[in-house]
Amino acid sequence: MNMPADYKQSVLEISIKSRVREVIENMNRYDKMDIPSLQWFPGHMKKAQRLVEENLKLVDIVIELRDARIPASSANPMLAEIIKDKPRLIALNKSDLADREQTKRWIAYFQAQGVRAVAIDSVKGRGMKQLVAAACELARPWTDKLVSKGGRPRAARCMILGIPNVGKSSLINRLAGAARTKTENRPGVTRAKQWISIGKNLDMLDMPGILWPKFEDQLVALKLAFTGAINDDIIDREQVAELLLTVLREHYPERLIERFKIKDELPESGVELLELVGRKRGCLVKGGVVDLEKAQNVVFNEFRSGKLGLVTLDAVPDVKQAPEGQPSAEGQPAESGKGVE
Ligand SMILES: Nc1nc2c(ncn2[C@@H]2O[C@H](COP(=O)(O)OP(=O)(O)O)[C@@H](O)[C@H]2O)c(=O)[nH]1
Ligand SMILES: [Mg+2]
Repeated sequence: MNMPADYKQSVLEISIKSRVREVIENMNRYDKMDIPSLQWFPGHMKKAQRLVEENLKLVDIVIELRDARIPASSANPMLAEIIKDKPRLIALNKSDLADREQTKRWIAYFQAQGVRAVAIDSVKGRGMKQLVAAACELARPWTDKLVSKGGRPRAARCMILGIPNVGKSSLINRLAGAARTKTENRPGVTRAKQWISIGKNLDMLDMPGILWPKFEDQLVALKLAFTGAINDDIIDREQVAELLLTVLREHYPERLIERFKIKDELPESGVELLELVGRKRGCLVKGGVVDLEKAQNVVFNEFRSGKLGLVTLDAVPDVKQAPEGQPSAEGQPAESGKGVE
């Protein structure tokens, strides 16, 4: 029988959702989901929030950095509350590792919600011009107002905000280029807050605001672990690797087959997949037993560096389900299947 593509897609989503949920439920039963080890206790969160709020007073706009592979899961749950009515734009970083088509759809989604978004790669410097142009444009009403009130014309001021490992330092370094190195090299100059000029129309605070992710949601935590945003041992390194292989097997079997030169049918379970990867890569200990730790490293390193293909793990929400003013809808983690087609 020839099933319509849409139908197949939704069956796939349901199966992946239930499988991941099942494994997570099992993990809970054995009490392995140790979220507090992420070191974001209420005290840390309060402190991080306070630091961001202090710096917010100094800027016209914020650039919220998210991971293009997980545009929903890499968001901070309290961002709107923290930045209040400060104009914001979203930069989807690491777009070099994400599914291009999905990145386009995410950008269109954000724009439809009234938030400007740009795809960037802070390592290679892609998208920097567009980002700077978007930032200047977003800030213009504020800088213009200043002038109309009799103030001196000045460059727009921005700051970078995002969860750990999303690429804040890389972006700041990339945008700063030579300007930053110069100021840092002067002896006696404290590394306190500094402004970095990016062209003549934009100044950037050189210290990013660090926010925490939505790790209280277990599927979100898992995706953060897959992408390396949070320590992969927060759950159980082996399980994270096995789940990642399960997800890839479900959505990109051909990539696993090709990358690991697999001749026979792919095994069903995560454990068997991990063992197979280990065997294919010669991660063996005495007696031909697979060194699972080495196999895990292969999986994580190759996935995170894009060698297993460009993958987006968060689905673009159905706009009907996510009207403006309800940002939480964009974080539906269970939608993951759609992102990985
Ligand atoms: N492939 C890729 N890697 C990136 C990109 N931006 C940052 N990274 C890497 O992500 C890791 C974390 O980056 P970092 O700037 O330290 O993140 P921060 O914690 O937000 O400051 C580093 O290994 C960076 O090289 C990007 O656009 N593409
Ligand atoms: Mg950093």
